[in-house]
Amino acid sequence: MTLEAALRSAVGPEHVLLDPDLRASYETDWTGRFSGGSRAVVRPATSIEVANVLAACADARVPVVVQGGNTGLVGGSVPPPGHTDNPPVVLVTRRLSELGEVSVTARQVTAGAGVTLFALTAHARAAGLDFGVDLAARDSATIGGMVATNAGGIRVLRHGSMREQVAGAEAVLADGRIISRLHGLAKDSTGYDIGQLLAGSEGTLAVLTRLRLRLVPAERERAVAFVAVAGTADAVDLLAALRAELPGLCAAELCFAAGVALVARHLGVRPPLAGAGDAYVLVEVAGQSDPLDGLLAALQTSQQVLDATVATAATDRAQLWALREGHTEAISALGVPVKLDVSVPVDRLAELVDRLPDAVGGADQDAQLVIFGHLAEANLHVNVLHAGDAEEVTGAVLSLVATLGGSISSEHGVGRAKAQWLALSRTETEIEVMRSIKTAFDPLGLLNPGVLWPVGS
Ligand code: 2HG
Ligand code: ZN
Repeated sequence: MTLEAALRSAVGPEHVLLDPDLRASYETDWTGRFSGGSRAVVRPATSIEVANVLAACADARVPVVVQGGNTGLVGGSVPPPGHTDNPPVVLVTRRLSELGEVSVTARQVTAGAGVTLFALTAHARAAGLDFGVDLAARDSATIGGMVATNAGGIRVLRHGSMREQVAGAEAVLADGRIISRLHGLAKDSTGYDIGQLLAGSEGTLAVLTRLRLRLVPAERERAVAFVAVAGTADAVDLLAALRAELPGLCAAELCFAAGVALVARHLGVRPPLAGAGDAYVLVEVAGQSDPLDGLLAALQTSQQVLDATVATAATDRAQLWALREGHTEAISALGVPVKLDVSVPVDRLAELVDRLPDAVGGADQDAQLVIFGHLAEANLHVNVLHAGDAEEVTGAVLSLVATLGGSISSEHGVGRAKAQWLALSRTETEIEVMRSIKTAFDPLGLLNPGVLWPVGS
């Protein structure tokens, strides 16, 4: 039997896409920067179907690229460029979209890997609870991809990244065997935690099919402030002051005047507080009772605040959030950016922001730098437009980050984009251990080759 026939029998002929036009949208990433050809795109709907797809690919020695919502920013969910001798099968998880009943007592739910963040959140809220992670790509990003990349987002300071939400996982190994641990025991000390190991493994170890996820209490009242400050150092100090005053603080985001002006132009709105300061901090406070008075009092006593605007109604809050969340689209409307996603120890964040223009300008004079990010994690999204030499700019920025003791990927993952720079953030011994783990899970090296480290390195 050919591989194509085995795939058809695994998932049904209508879910094996062979026509180049039908495959195309699965072969290029959201940014348009990464693309590569595939042999077929398959869309299984159950764990058994995933198992049969992987067993067939393993028999044929054909690599497999795993894709969820294809919202990743590091090229990890599309085929590698130039792999034409043995192009991979793209395994799309979106039809694994089953949502189990919420357990209000355990505060957990089981979700298929292809459930979108939006659907999961709505499901949790309908049961009077909430999901702890939120991010701008919520409508398309899938839970499996978010766990596989250990996605972060805008509420990490309150609830942690995806890894912290995982209470159990089901996954299919490269040879088609299934491991399933979805009971969500609150305590379980029986050796290695495979679900946690798969979080952040970027599809290189196994294909996640279902997740047992923790839920958090729903908070009824919210207030958002958009605050102008002089610069990054003051933003960091403001956050420390607000944290001390506001136990309900659930988001603290950082943007800069140039980026906010860009987003406002893109959205066709007037930027608030224009000219008040070089940097802005967006803070959100949530609780069971109205958090507005506490937020206003904290802002009034904080020395770093130059000016602020506050919103409580959902539409007004959304307008302030749009200035922050709109960065990605506003940047992409100007070209295909080099996207870097770094973090440093928080006391080095101001230094990183100060030194970035020289690092980027030294590598490429014509490049345009746009930065923003998640303040509490000192996680900066460094976007570089019009970079002539993407690799040179990437090397310059990531080397600076390493000098400051930071991470070359804070929340987007390593993917293909950063694979050749992994050693800036992980030691040789760590990489050796990671490779041993990879071999134990996937001895033939078929899952997401070229992700985390370059093929053949
Ligand atoms: C965000 O925080 C996302 O909005 C995307 O992580 C970051 O576009 C980016 O660089
Ligand atoms: Zn982010």
